[in-house]
Order: sequence, then structure tokens, then C-alpha cells
Amino acid sequence: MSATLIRNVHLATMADSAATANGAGYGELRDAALLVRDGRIAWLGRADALTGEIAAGVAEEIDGEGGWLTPGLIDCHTHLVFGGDRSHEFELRLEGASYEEIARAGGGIRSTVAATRAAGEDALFAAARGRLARLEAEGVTRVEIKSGYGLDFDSERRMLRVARRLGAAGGAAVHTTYLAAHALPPEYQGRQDDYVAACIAWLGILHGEGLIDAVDAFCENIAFSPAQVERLFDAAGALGLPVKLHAEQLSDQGGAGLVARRRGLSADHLEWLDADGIAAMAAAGTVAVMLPVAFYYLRETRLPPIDALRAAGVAMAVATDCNPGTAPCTSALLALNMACTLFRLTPAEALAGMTCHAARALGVQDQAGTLEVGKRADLALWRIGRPAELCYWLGAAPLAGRWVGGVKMA
Ligand code: DI6
Ligand code: FE
Repeated sequence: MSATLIRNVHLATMADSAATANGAGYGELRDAALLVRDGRIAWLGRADALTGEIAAGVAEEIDGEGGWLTPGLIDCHTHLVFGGDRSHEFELRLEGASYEEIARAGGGIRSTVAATRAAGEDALFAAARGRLARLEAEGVTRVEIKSGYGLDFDSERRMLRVARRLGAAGGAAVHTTYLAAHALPPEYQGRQDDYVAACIAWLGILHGEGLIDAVDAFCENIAFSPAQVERLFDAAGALGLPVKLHAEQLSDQGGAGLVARRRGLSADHLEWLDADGIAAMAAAGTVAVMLPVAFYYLRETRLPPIDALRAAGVAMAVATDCNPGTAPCTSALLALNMACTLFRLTPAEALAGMTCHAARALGVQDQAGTLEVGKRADLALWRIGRPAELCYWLGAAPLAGRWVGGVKMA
């Protein structure tokens, strides 16, 4: 029965934002305290309401020094495990080559596939561990990690195992997503449907090994068609696995409607999302995951339809999309900033997007994403005077403390 009391803090509970798809507040509670017992939030409230009875058995007291306590940040869309890097393609793009041109010429995702296939499990783990440590240093306590740079059975399995090992290391909770349908591997050139069939066969085996929490695909004219995604999602549904989709990133394929009709967790990217897709997402409660770093990196000009999503009551999450091609980013706070500067989210919406709505995008809104009694004590303590500072400073390193399941991290 270990209990920790964090006092002399202000709380941004994010509970008002969680209550509606796009409530605008931080759920502020000033001059507050929060009690953690057995890994969960046991009590929170105004400091002057804290009684000896509530605090009975407290083994440790933390002085928050007047900072702000928020739910631990949740990065609900990453490709954190990969081999190599793509700084050379960054140079090519600066010289004018487009992302699609590089992909069609065999670069892009495929060059990361070659590097990932060549890397051993320990090397992949070490590289990803370093990237995850940087997210953790900015308050992240939960992260989703996709496969999708292996594109053969052994390499997809290796990526998922590395993701599981990262979770077992305990610095952050990890959700694994199977994204074998990310790109067509060279050995299947001209045989796209055969590759989708292989993805489906591997899915059953890897799920049987306990490696998969959700299924994703890249629905795009340079990747997989809606019909192919439907086949994959049929297989996921038969296994009882939730689905999500890279949808409408580079063109409108109707992917958001497709994943919403399956009651999917999220549709991600969405720069080309249309009114039908928005209506389908609103009806299904599918979360819109905003990835402003990829938008920035690709120097896109077409914004996701933020106002229409907001008007329709679609919950918006924000994530880094950390990947070597379109978002080589291990800064959660930079993603928050870009959600505001590029996508015009309010700072409260952006923070909700990396807490309560990100929890919903991972299907764990009952356990995480807000400061509420009974939720897991995944917490971030910040040296800031106002919550909006999390979106405002660049490079400030404001984190003062982090707890994962009630355990204080170094
Ligand atoms: N969309 C993205 O932005 C990433 N994957 C995807 O489907 C990019 C992956 C890469 O370029 O390596
Ligand atoms: Fe992605």
C-alpha cells in the first residue's frame, strides 16, 4: 500500500475536455494536491480540502514547487522502431524532389525497410530506446508504436518484439500496432493482392504470439487501395483487433469513412478529408489524429479541415508521427506547438489532443488521459506558470517530474 502525495501544485485535469469531444478547457484546479495509492489516483482536490484522514499512510511527499501537474502525455501515433535514417532524402527534397517521386524511385519507406531488415533486434531496440527516452524527457508516459518497416514476416515480428521490449522496460506504456500494409516490399512488385494476403496470414500468427494490439494500414494511391484495406480489416475484425488508418494524407481515398464504418479507433493525417468522412467519423466516435510535424516536414499546404471537425464534434488527438521519412521528431512539445501554429488548435485543444483524446485514440480512455480518481497515475509535473506554456516554448525542457503507474521516473 504505497502512497505518494504531490502537493503545492496546480492541476490541469483535462477532464472537461474529455467530457465532450472538443470541450475547450484544461480542467484547472489551482492550489491543489494529488494522492497516488497503489499506482492509481486515489484523491485530488484543493489543498485546503486535504484532511489527515485522506493523507493517512502517505509514505512520500513531493513538493511540486507551484508547478503544474497534467496527465502524462500520450503519443498515439509513432513509427519509433526503424533502422537507419533518411537525411539524404531530406537533402533531395530540399533540392526539389517530392515525397512521391522519391517513393516511386524506390526510396522513401523502402529505403528504411532495407535498413530495418539489416538491423538486428538489439540494434533496433537501442536506437528506439534512445528516441523513446527523448519523448519521455518531455513528459510522455504512453506511446503507440507501429511495425511497417519490416514488410516480411521475420522483420515485422522483430519490430513488434522490440516495441514490446520497450514497454517491458517500464519507462512508458507501449501499444503495438501492426502496419505490414505500409508499403509494397520489392519482392512483391506487381503482386499487391498477394502481399495483402501475406499480411493477413502473418497477422494471425503474430497476434497469436501476443504482439499486436491494433491493426493499421496506409490507404493511399502510392500504397494500398480501400478494397485491400477492407480485406485486411476483415481479418482484424475476425481476430477481435481494433483498427485505425493512415487516411487522406496525400489524396482523398475515402479511408476515413472506411475506418469509421468499422468503428475504428482513429483516422490519422486527414489533410484531404471530405465532408462525408467527417460525418462518418462523428457518427462512429472515431478520433481524428492530427500529425502537424509530417505536414510541416512535407511542406504541405492543404490543412486538415479543423473547423469542420470541431463543428462536427470529432475528437482531435495530436501525435508526433515520429518516423524517419516525414517526421523525424522526438519532441512531443514541438508537435503541440505545431498543432497550434500550423493547424490553429488552441493550446487547450492541443493538450487535450495529447492527453484525453489520445487515450481515446488508443481505446484506454477509462484508464488514462485525465487526472481523475481511479485512473492510472501517469503524471507529468512541469515548471510552468500556465498550461499554455507547454505549447508556447520551443526547447524549454520544462519537465520537473514524471510518474508511470504511480512509479516516479528518474
Ligand atoms: N505516412 C507517413 O507520414 C509515414 N507513413 C505513412 O504512411 C511516413 C513513413 C516514411 O516515409 O517512412
Ligand atoms: Fe504515420
